[in-house]
Amino acid sequence: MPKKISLTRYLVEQQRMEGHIPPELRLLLEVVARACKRISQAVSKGALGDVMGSAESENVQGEMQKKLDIIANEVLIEANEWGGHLAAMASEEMEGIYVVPNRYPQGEYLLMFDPLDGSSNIDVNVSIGTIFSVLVKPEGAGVSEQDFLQAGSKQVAAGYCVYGPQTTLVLTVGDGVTVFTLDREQGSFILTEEDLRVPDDTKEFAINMSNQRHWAAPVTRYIDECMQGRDGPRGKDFNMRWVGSMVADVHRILTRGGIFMYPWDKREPDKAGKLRLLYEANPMSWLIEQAGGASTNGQQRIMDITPTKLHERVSVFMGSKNEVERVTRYHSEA
Ligand code: AHM
Ligand code: MG
Repeated sequence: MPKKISLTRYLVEQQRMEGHIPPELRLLLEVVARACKRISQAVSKGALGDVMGSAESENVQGEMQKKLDIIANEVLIEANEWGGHLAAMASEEMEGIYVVPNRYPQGEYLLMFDPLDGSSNIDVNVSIGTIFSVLVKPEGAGVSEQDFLQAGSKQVAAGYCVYGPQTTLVLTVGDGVTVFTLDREQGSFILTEEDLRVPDDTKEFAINMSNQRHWAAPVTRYIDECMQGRDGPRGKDFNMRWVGSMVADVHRILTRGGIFMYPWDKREPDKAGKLRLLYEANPMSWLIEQAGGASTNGQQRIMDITPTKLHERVSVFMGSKNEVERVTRYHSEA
């Protein structure tokens, strides 16, 4: 029987290899994975636990919070605040940063997360997930929001956990993309795939088509050409998928290719997009790039953007390289 490699063993071995992850980062990743296991348990209880439905509160983005948004946020904070590996955390569900309380030692890392991505899918039993990103706190006393405003290229770890038919943790520390599947009997994540690769070409796109009339011209052009199929300029038929949970859509693309788009649109022209740079777009961009794909905001590489605020939004085109390059070129030609 092939031997099973747990996440713990994988991380310990990565730590041993020179130049790979330091011990505190290993601890951090183990703690995040443990929190994801707890969230996975809560998710799977569904109507049998007190986890479904609205929390009757709004987050800083003006979105109604679900009970699970709040539960997942608390689980991640509680798990991570005492270990000594973190200086502070930032979350989609919190207005400001959460500084590790004085009663605990402070570490050098900053953790950002979308605790429960795809909230609108919670109550309908469709895949949802947790997305996270890790930065190193810049030198200097104390910790502030400013410390989080680093380009995605500075990330030292990024990943997500998708709570679907299987619970799957997908991780990068800058050395490719590794996939772990939760073994529920053992209660541990087991390595199930290494060096995930996104094919350069695809026939599958993911975009919320109901926003079509609000798109900018380059996006309309790109999708029109896909829709014309083999009779159009692309010369091939395309398929469309839209789960409505970024984790699930990006996971599909990491697994079999595709392009994921959430572009700027005219509904709210002052917002760069719907998705958040620090805890959605950056970690997903790094995973996609590490798997050989590409990720831009239509104009530039997402990971080159220096954020100006914690909850900054961004237009997103990510996935199979040739498609992302094409839609990015359409933006520069427009
Ligand atoms: P959330 O983090 O509040 O769940 O919002 C982000 C989600 C993404 O997972 C998904 O791609 C997108 O919002 C779906 O938006 P829409 O409902 O406009 O299709
Ligand atoms: Mg989200």
